[in-house]
Order: sequence, then structure tokens, then C-alpha cells
Amino acid sequence: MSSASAAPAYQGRQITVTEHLLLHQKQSPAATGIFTRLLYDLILAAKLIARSVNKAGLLDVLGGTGEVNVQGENVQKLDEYANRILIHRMQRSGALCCMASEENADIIPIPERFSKGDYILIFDPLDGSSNIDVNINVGTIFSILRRNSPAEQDVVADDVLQPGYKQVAAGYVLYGPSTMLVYTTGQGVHAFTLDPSVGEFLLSHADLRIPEQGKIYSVNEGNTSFWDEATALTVANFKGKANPRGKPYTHRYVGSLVADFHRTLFYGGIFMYPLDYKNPEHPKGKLRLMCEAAPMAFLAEQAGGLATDGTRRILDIVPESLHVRVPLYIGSRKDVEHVMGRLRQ
Ligand code: P6P
Repeated sequence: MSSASAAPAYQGRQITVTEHLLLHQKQSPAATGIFTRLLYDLILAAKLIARSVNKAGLLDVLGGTGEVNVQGENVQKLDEYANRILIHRMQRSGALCCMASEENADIIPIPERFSKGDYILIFDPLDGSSNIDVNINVGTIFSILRRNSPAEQDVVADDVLQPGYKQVAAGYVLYGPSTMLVYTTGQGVHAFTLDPSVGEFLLSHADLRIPEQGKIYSVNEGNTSFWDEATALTVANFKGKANPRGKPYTHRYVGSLVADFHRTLFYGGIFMYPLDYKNPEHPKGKLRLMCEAAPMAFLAEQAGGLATDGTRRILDIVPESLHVRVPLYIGSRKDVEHVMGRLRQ
């Protein structure tokens, strides 16, 4: 289990996210009131999404819209709803100079009628949406950058296409048996659980640490025939002895990155989405660097874990475009190091 601990300052008190941010704001000169306001608005959007996700079966919000997004995926009604809520709420935050969504092909500008700030929000509004109709965990993933160019100028591509180590904050909201917010501002990873009776996210796990080595591996084994030989052998080794444990791991795979990563963060082990050759001409990863891999990598490293694309540290990869995809190996340090060693052989 993760070695989450309630820091002394929090003992015995139910800390809201806002209080936690203000506490950290004092410790982090980089965190300003505007940044706190940004996260507050993001949390409000998450509460609105949670309300609909948790009643999805009772509302006409299940199923597809009949549209296909920039990723070539069928847009689910809840995808579109979550995307709309986030854009509507966050463009009014006064903290952003632009946004980018997994659902939108291009950068989303902030309308002139709203005040702007220096931050950039990149998000996957509802990750794992193919699982929504069968009531399996889904989540919202977010990444926050600060613009490079001067505030008086228009936002340029280089403001957005920054490597993950430039993130100011990252996190996700997991809509499951309980709704949880997990985030980092570079001072550790902290988890909050939504108390529906008061409508507040309350601190439930402070300073989360990924176990140095786990006993769970998570990958879509159905893709085995689309991997190269080294990858197939490396994954197979988790069912045998040629692995850090010296004995078989347990296999778990939900099919929602947020759920699979959340389990990895708490229990340890490794989540893998390897390069696949479904299209032999264009072997590629499936997960998006900017709104999936990079925010999860920031969280993983802040909790003592690792995240690579098999050879490069995820946080060092400079995105060539907004929706670039990467392979992902993320989780316990010893498990990820083992896989990297094998893939290099
Ligand atoms: P597959 C969901 O669509 C997603 O983007 C991630 O949340 C998840 O990890 C992955 O795709 C699952 O992909 O090919 O195993 O269904």
C-alpha cells in the first residue's frame, strides 16, 4: 500500500482543497492567488461533471453523439458535456491565456470579454469514456503550464508545446465509488475525497508515495501481436520469474488510464501502453503526451515513481504538436527501471 501520511499540520482536521492550496501558497512563492483561483474553478467544474457522471444512467447522457473527435474517436455525450463544462467555467477564471482539450483540434482561445492570466490549462475532459456506458471508472486529467511569451502578446504555439517538466501543476479527478481529486504543484502528491453531503473535497491522503516496487502489472494483453519482440518478452516476464519480484505479478487492467494509474499510485507496480504496430507504417503509442502522459508523469515522479516512453523520461519530451501520442511505462521505480533495461537489450 502507498505510504500516504497525514502531515502533522493536518492531523485531526478535515482540510479542504482550498485550505491546502493556501497552506502551500505560503510555502511556494510561485503559487499566487490567481493560481489558487484557477484550481478552485477547476474543482468546481469537476464537481459539476461528477454530478452528471454519477447520475449518468438516469439522464440522457449515455451513449455517443454520433460525432468523431480529432482523435478519430466516437464522442460520447458525457465527453461533450464534460468538455463544455470545463471550457465554460475555465474561460471565466481570469487565470488563463488559452486552453487545450483532447476533444478539440486546436488551442482554445479565451474570448475578449473575459480577463486573462498567464496560465495554460490542458485537459482530457473525460478519460476512459468508452467505459462510461457500463459504469466503469472514468476521470478528468489536467495539466497547467505558464506562458513563456509576454502577457501583452498573443499566445503562440511555443507557449503551449512545452515539455512536461515545465508543468506548474497536474492532476486528475477520478469518478468512481467515491470522487477523488489527486494533484501536485511540485510539492508532493495529495489526494482529496469528495464529501457529497457538504460538496467539498476533503484531504484523505497527504504526501502519497508510490511503493518502490509493486506486484501488479497493467497492460492490454490483447495488443501482444502488435508489439515488437522485445516488448512482448518484457511484458511476458511479469508472468514468470525474470522480473524484480522473481515471481509472477498480478495482472489488472481497467482500460481507463485514470483508474489504472490511480491503482498504481496507491498499490505500486507498473502501467504500460507500449508502442504498437497496428499500423506497420506508423508504429505509435496511443496515449496523448500533453493531456495524459505528462500530467501522470509529473504525479508519478512527485510520488517517487518513474515515467518513460521506454527510452526517454516523459517529462523531458518536447511535444511536436498538440495531440502527439507516446508509449507509456509508469509506476514503481524498480519496475519501470527493469522494463527500460529489458527494452534496451
Ligand atoms: P485500450 C481510454 O480511451 C484511453 O485513452 C485510456 O484512458 C486508456 O488507458 C486507454 O485508452 C485504453 O486503451 O486500447 O486498451 O482500450
